[in-house]
Amino acid sequence: MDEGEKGDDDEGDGGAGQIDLVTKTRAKPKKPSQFKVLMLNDDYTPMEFVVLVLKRFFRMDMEQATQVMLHVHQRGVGVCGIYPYEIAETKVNQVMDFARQNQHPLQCTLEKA
Ligand code: TYC
Repeated sequence: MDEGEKGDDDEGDGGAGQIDLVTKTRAKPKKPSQFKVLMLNDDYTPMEFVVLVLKRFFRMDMEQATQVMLHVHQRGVGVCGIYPYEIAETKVNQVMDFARQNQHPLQCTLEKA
């Protein structure tokens, strides 16, 4: 029954008497993870306002902004852009503030890319 767990020593006597510690050093700092800024559809925000938001905060031209707005309108959600966390968070806040100031219920959120 009792196997008697004596000598529970990982170093054992067969090794070179050293514990192998693996330390990886990175040549380059790890690149920051990216986040998608998502725009959500709703029934009340005017299409022109969404296009304006996409042009103003995501530097899209008229054609691109219209395409993305229509995608969100038809599918419910769409990607406005992909950025490092702090930039993505700032964009979300800018969009939400601007929508609130104009009394539109437009919603914007973050998702890890
Ligand atoms: N569905 C809105 C309308 O019909 C337009 C709209 C598009 C709203 C995209 C939000 O993220 C959005 N007026």
